[in-house]
Amino acid sequence: MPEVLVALGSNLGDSQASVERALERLDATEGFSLLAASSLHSTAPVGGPAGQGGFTNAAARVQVDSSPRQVLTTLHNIEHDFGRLRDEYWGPRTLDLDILLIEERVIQSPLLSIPHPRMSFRPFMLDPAVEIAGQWQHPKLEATLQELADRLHQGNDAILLYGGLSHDRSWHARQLARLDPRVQVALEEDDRVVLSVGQPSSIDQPRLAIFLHTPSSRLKAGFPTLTLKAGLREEALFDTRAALRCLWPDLGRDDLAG
Ligand code: PH2
Ligand code: MG
Ligand code: MG
Repeated sequence: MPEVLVALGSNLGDSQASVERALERLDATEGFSLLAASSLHSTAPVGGPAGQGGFTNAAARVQVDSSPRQVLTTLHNIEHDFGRLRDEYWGPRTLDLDILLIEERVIQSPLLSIPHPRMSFRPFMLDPAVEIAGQWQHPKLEATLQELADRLHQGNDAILLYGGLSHDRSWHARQLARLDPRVQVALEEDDRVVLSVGQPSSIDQPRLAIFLHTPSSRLKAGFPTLTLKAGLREEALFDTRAALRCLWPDLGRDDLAG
């Protein structure tokens, strides 16, 4: 019976009580059994509409006897029972349940993307997860969750851009540098660009990697990574900004409205 790592989040109503009740509900669900739960983390909202309230986040390890699709449906049903309305993208929610990992499986379908594509650089997902699954291997990034969290928190204030075509990398580097005067191109080589954020003492261990995925490029290992698909530049920029704000919350603040 597979083990699933689930992220919980709430920022509407009594968010702590909602997360606590959701953990009980997971355990009480037919075919689910709760193996471990993290502590509750109070976190500032990242992305989404301005002015929304702070979150309570947590993670749970659940053993399930059903397929990934069935697990997703069950989680949606629980969200619904907790009064979740799906109106605004990344808007405030009474309960959000996201699948982070299903052991070391990789699933890519229109409905389900496992591992969760943003888990490696979101402290509000990774920090609770590390409490209960620090030694789990991330099946795409060739690092344990603990290693990813260490890099996310202790790495240099720098962003590694790699993969894709060199003119695409340059385009993304320019867009990132336009976002905030503190972001600057520190190194440009054949196969990568490194940007500094502020004035780091070193850029050898970036906290975040942005991988420009094309059919010819290969994902390197070990970093919290945002993977961008080729071609979708505007969408990519949105994802990039959201990722950057996970690490540097006030970056490019004045363009928030835009
Ligand atoms: N979830 C989001 C967007 N932003 N920020 C925090 N702190 N916690 C979340 O769970 C969260 C968020 C989209 O699901
Ligand atoms: Mg969700
Ligand atoms: Mg979510």
